[in-house]
Amino acid sequence: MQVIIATGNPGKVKEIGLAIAPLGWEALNLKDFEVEMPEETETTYEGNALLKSRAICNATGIAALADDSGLEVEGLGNVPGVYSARYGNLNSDQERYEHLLANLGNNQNRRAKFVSVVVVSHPDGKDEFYRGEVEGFITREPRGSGGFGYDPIFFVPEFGCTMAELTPEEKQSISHRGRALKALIEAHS
Ligand code: ITT
Repeated sequence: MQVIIATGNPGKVKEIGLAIAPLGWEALNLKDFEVEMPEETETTYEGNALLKSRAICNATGIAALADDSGLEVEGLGNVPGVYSARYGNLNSDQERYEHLLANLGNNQNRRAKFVSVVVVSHPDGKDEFYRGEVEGFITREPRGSGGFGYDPIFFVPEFGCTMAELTPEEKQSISHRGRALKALIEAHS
């Protein structure tokens, strides 16, 4: 089966490609199609992931896989959550995580979780939903250069380091996206 990886985020493209390899599906790059990602107008991960996968599937006639994800920080009232990509209206990952660290300040409650919802939309109208989460803590300073987004400030207790200090395989084994995609693979095996 062919599936278009419906994301404009290169970090997600790499992670999704690595994780779904066992399915044996032919993963196609969105860049090879003359289609635009839709604006994210929903207020839930499920709503936005479905919006993205359905739009790309309907426009191309090929199955599409989308991920909508975010970081929920307890001490900030679970912000930025579904709005993580646009947090503070800032343009780079570094500006966004620095903004988050500044907003959290010396708050002692540094508990946080990443959430990912993966949707696969098929040309016959069927949509599959998978969710994954990982709990951790917000560090006081960024560390590591792997991954993307808020990875340098997300401490993973299982590994004793930040998400940005993990190898791609280690991140996949515990990450929100890795867990959602594992559920997809299990459903197809
Ligand atoms: P697409 O919609 O094109 O897939 P996006 O980056 O805009 O790309 P989202 O709307 O789902 O995707 O925003 C998710 C944001 O949450 C993302 O931009 C990061 O800032 C953050 N995020 C999600 N997963 C992450 C991860 O594994 N590591 C670090 N930050 C992550």
